[in-house]
Order: sequence, then structure tokens, then C-alpha cells
Amino acid sequence: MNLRALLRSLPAALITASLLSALPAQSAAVPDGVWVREGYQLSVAVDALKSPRFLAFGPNGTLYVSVPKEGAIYACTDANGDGIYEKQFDFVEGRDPRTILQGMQWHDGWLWFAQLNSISKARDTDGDGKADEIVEVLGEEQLPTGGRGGHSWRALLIHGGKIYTHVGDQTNATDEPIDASERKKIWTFNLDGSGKKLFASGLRNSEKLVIRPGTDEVWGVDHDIDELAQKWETPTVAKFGKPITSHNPPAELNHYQEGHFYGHPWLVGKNQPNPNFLDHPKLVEYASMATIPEWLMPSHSSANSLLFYTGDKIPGAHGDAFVAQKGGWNAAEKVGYCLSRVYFEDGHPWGEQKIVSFLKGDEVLGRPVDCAQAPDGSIVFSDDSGHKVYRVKYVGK
Ligand SMILES: [Ca+2]
Ligand SMILES: [Ca+2]
Ligand SMILES: [Ca+2]
Repeated sequence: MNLRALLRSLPAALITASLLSALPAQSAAVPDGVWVREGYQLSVAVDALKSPRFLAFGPNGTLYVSVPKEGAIYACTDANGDGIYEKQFDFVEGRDPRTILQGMQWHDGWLWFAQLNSISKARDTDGDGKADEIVEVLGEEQLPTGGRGGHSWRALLIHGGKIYTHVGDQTNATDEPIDASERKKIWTFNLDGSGKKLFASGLRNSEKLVIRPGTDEVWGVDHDIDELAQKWETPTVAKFGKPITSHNPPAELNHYQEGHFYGHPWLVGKNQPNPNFLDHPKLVEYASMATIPEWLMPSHSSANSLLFYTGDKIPGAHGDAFVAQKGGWNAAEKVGYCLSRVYFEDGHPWGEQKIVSFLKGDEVLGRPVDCAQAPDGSIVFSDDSGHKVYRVKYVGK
């Protein structure tokens, strides 16, 4: 543990962000055993953040990192452009950690950010780098929350004069009429918080929504269901383990379209019935309505976030997606724990390749949460178990 990490582990009352930022920058090392595809180089961009989650670049190249456990958004700057963000300070602070600060996007001079119970926008009007004007655009009474429970991360996307937001299923797979809950859906609002409208339904948990560049298409990755075959596996789990659940269902890359339904919880992957609902009276009706995923990823990879690459620093990658896969607990052999590249052609994915893997055999060396394209054409991604933001850069073979 380096000095910054040690300080971060102390109670907040004992240490301030300004003291941390006064320390000299250190280039922390990538853990031994992290695999990186040939041609790419991995380094630590920001070290010793407490479980960093989501990332957004500001118009001046400042990297904003949401740290829900501290109720803070850090601004991180890299003055000399070496990819090490040597200065970190609070841009927004003092939000209730229980409201899990999540999605962020810079739009029209404001950093928009989502919490479980609000969507707000913040800006710095006096140039000291800290937000001094914070406006709540949507409050708890207007937002689709549908009560507390699991999968409470709130996605946020601003595009085309609309706010897009989503909160996932409150349980693993809640069987209730489609209209019974505002969860498992994408909703849109006008930028002033008016005009609430249903956009899409049948999602399980899509923590980030993005626009495919040059289009108005909304895309996201959706977490797969846990314990899919528990009912059948439980009696023999000591002998056989979970041979069905370990490989099912797939994680999904979806193109979310207005008015469409995405199958959860009754259908998984490409309209495979969830075996727990084989007798559901509407199973086939739901299948006839459902839009299947554009791309499938390994079961329990916990594909958590994506970006579309618009740079020219990674050969052939313009228009491809990069996906942060946190990895899950439910597969017998660990899967995910990686950053992957999903190849696109004519607006559709056709292949996938790991770029960075944090699995060293069965050992987990990191859990990628969110990824973002840096202004210099490199990619940064957060690791909320290793408390770092990494940077991956194409250097050629
Ligand atoms: Ca630097
Ligand atoms: Ca300020
Ligand atoms: Ca689906």
C-alpha cells in the first residue's frame, strides 16, 4: 500500500482531499499477472480512490470519477499529459453515500450526475475547480425508483434534448406484470425534468446507456440473471455443482429502441425461455414482443459498461465498442474481469476480443466497472476492487 492508499484507508474525518492532493504524484504499478493484449500498454491513471465507479471527461480533459462510498465526484487532472492524473480533488462532495452516486455526463457546461433519488447538474462558476452551483433537475417523487432493493444504480444519458434514465430489477428476476413497476425500464424526460415518458422495458440491470456515434441509437449492456437453474441444481449441488447456471444465461449487449421490450425476466439471451417461467401463460406472447440482444457475452461476466470509440489511435477501432466486464460470483470458473473490444460493422457487432484481463488463473486482480475514451485516444476504466482507474493505450506491435 502506498502513502496515498494508506491515507485513503483512514477515517474521512482524519484526512482531507486537499491533503491528499498535496502529496507528490506516484505512478502506481499494474499488479503482476494482469494480462494485456499485444500492442496495448496498461498503466495506472489514478490510484487510491475508494471504490471508484463511473467516469466522465469534461470539456477541458478533466476526468471526473464518481466515488459513491464517499458521496463524492473527484476531478482528476493530468497537467503534463503523461496519462497519470496527478491531481485529485472533490468537484462534488457531501452527497449521502446511501444514495449511491452513479452515472455522470458532461453536457452544455454542466456535469450531470445521477443518484438513486435524484438527477442533478453541477458547475464551477468561479474557476476554482469545485462545483459551487448544484441544481436538482429531478427529485425522488418524479423519478422511477419503484422502491428500494437491489440493482439500484441509476443510469444517466443526456442526448437530443432528453434525459434517459434506468434502474434495474429490485430482485434477481421479479415476475410481475410489465406495468407493475417503473423499474426494469428506460424512461425519458425533458432537460427541465418535465415530460416523463416510457422508452423501453424488459431490462434487468443496465448501468450505463450510451449513444452510438453519428446516430441517435441508445445502447447498453445488461447483466444476466443469477442462479438460473437453482431449482434443479440444489438437490445435487454437492455432487454436480451448478453445471447449468455456470453457463447460462448470457450477458447482453442491447440496442434500446423506443417502445421495445427486452425480455427480462421471462426470456434470456436470444429468446430462450427462463426455465423458471416455462408455464407462464404469456411466455410466447412476451417472446413475440421481445427484441433480442445484438451481441451475447459470457454468462456472469457482469458486463457493466461500454463506450463507443471515436478516436483514431487504435487501428480500425473507430465505431467499435469497448466493454468493462466486472466478473461475477455465479459461474464455476471465473469469467469476465476484463476490458473487451466488440467489433462493429455497418452498425452491428460481429466479434469480441479481450484487451485486458484481470484473471490470473482463478485469482482476481481487478474488476472493471466503467470505461471512457480519453481526449488523447487512450481508454480509461475504473476498478472498484483495486481502487484504481487504469489507462490502456495502443502502442503498436
Ligand atoms: Ca500527469
Ligand atoms: Ca467553484
Ligand atoms: Ca434481454
